[in-house]
Amino acid sequence: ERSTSSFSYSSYHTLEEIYTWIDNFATEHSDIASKIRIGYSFENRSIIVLKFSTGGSQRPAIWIDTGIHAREWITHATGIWTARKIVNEYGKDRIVTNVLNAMDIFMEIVSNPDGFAFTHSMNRLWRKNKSSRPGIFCIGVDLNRNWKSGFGGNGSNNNPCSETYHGPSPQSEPEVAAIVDFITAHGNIKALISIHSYSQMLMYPYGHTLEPVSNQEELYSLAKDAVQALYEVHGMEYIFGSISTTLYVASGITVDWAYDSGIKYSFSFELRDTGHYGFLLPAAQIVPTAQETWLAIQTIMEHTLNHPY
Ligand code: PAY
Ligand code: ZN
Repeated sequence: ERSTSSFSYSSYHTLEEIYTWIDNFATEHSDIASKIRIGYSFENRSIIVLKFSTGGSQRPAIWIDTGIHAREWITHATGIWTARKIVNEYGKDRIVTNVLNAMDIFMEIVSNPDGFAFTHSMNRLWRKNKSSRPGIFCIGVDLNRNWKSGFGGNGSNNNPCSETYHGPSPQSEPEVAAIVDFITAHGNIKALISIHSYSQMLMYPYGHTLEPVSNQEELYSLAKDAVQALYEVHGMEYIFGSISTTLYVASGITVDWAYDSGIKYSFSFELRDTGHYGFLLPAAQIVPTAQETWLAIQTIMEHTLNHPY
């Protein structure tokens, strides 16, 4: 396929289809969108980020990742829909226009390409990446336990066969190291949104401890507003709060690292549903899920724009 016009935003897609879509999308919207390769996966696949920018250099920016966990297919689909929404709304929607006139947006849609390919070829419910090490029988590290903040703590596992195996050391996994290196080198990321499924939650740090973060009141009220905006679209109820008090204690996770690295607006979503379909959310729910999530993302983006630091 050489254009995005025949791409179905209401279907799930393979890695190859998504990578072709990214190429076409960046070509068709080259005035505002571009493609950056930030690294290679364990199995040597390209790790790709879409950059949305209307100019400037190293503008303050918002980072969005989807698909850290391979089986969470609704998150990749939501990311793709959101990318298209951003380009369609620039110059029309007040929030998107104001945000993109002052800030850049980075989106990593397939944050775990090896695992994602494996969910299509072999095991639909694969979560981890596909790394292997000599003398270790089990495959894969949980990419949401491999970050430096709280590494190896409660809610992560030392056993390579566990679904929450944290890996041998912080950032041992190339998929995590690529993001850490990119965000650190950029140096001006002001908000980070890491999208997972499922459970219908909007959460902020910390995961590794019950201690509140220093701006927890601000994050609480922002999450509350975002969840309210989401609810108004299709009446879906999301709960919100810190990860450790809302879902469970989890250590070495993306948003804890982001927060401790100075990104004070760090959030993670758990998209639809609450467990009826779980990771196997029907494709008919892709567009409604993306639509409602968009309102919450806009709320976070606007707050970030209006609260420079
Ligand atoms: O969003 O970072 C977060 C919270 C921690 C997630 C994790 O355990 O890595 C929560 C789970 C996830 O999205 O991976 C929740 C899902 C339902 C699961 O696999 O247990
Ligand atoms: Zn997840």
